[in-house]
Amino acid sequence: MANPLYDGLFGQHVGRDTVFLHLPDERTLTYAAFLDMAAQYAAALTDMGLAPGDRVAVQIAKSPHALVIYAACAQAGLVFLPLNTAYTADEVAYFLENSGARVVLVDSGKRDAILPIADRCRAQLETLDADGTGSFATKAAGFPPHYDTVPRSEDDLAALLYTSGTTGRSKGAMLSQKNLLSNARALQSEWRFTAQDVLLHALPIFHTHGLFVATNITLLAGGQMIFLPKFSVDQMIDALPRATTMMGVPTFYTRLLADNRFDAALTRHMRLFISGSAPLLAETHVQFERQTGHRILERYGMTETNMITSNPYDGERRAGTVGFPLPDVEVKITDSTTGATLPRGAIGEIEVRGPNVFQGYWQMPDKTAEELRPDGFFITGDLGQIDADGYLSIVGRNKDLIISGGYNIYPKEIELLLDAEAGILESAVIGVPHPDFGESVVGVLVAAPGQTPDLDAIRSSIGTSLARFKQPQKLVVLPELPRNTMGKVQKKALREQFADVFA
Ligand code: MLC
Ligand code: AMP
Repeated sequence: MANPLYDGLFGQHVGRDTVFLHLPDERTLTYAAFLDMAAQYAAALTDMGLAPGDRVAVQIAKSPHALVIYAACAQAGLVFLPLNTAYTADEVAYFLENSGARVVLVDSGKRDAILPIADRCRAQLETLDADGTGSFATKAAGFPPHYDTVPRSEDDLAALLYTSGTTGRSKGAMLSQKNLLSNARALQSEWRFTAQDVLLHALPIFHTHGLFVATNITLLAGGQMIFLPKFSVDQMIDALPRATTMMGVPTFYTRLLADNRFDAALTRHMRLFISGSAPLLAETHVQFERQTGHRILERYGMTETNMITSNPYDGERRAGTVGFPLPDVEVKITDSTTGATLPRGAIGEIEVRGPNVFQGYWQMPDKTAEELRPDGFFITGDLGQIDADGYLSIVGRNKDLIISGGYNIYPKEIELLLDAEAGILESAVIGVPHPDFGESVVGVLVAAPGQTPDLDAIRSSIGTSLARFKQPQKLVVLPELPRNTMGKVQKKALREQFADVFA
């Protein structure tokens, strides 16, 4: 029996001497070196007592080694659980407890903070730094670069990716080998990725976009990536002449467009620019074409579903839309209350079914049942509309979600913390337009009777438990929150009131 994901992505379908990653300082990593290291890492994980299906939590800086862990997990039949490097120790504690991860790999700088948590959760902690050193690397170096790939079926879990929940508790989306592989194959074919492609990669690799969309497609095609540790306009402009394709969140594109070096001459040789994870303003699409001559290809996806729709490679890439369902993926627009399918042109809930749709939330059958229908349709929480030509547009959200620079932030998680602060009666967290991040977080507070909240103290208190990108960029105090006749807080009214705070 084979291992579809490992064989599909990492099988010997490309020359071993082919370069896989271009790294800073003109260093490169070949497919051979990458796969040899993956075999050593897989052997080390197995030697630590891990069995197929066990979870490996990873909170390390973006580096080739972080991708090697992903490959090693696939080869050893383990479930890869990447974590945002911005998460605090409190946040990591939840993920370890909830997932039951057997191993947690962290940068050595985080070791002291995470070790007590790992001990409490009975997870083995090892370190792995961006330069490839650390206790785990030392362990792995003792194994030969050969490992008998563990057989797996396409329905076995490959990854557990946490997405924040509307109740404030994150949910682990269970992604099977088939979910990942089917989507990568569809995208490789739709976007014409080949071994000649060099993808400019500046996304983080703990989320679907940078990990599965960008990396899996490159691996399938046997292509190359210019692997930047993070997004920087200067490094992007420097690397672009060596790339053929680029993927990014809208903030990447607005930052590049604001630099006058980013023009038609610099980008003429490029084959494709892809955007996703957050709404790309139609005006950004238009400005991009004016400034470079290229039309950005916008696509739409989610952690739970991988990619759902894409604008066409050939044919019109329509600004303000996210294109058509991918092959084998069904999309319908439904009435949020009744679930009935709505006629073309109507606005409603976007539902999706296909081999891309996840297996449910880790140990949360009730949450799974709320969002995944028995007939296989997943209720995305996004509101959309399909036009006469079949293009899907996302027109809003039926979920209380903020997307800042491509990161998802669930207000409830922040509200729970704010409500617990001294002097606070209640709070409402909203997303308002932000020129750089698309949306940014505002915390609206109501003081407890007779109290004057100390905003600086509140900021520093929530800062210990909440990743920086989730922390409100602005805190304001109101005498009361606007409510409708049912007593529900009217966030729309608050968003309107504070719409211009970052303008
Ligand atoms: C960083 N900061 C953010 C932030 N990123 N604040 C709000 N929103 C963000 N997205 C904060 C930091 O905490 C820090 O705060 C300050 O900004 C500068 O940090 P930085 O690291 O220098 O920021 P920068 O490198 O400029 O990062 C911005 C960014 C990055 C847009 C390049 O956030 C990014 O790479 N986003 C991509 C996210 C992504 O990949 N999403 C895909 C999810 S998958 P301070 O206060 O300390 O100065 C998905 C499915 C799909 O959605 O369809 O793809
Ligand atoms: P995540 O849970 O991080 O995977 O984020 C998924 C959410 O990102 C979706 O439900 C959408 O709300 C949003 N999203 C992804 N791609 C797009 C896009 N092209 N346009 C608008 N929103 C998007």
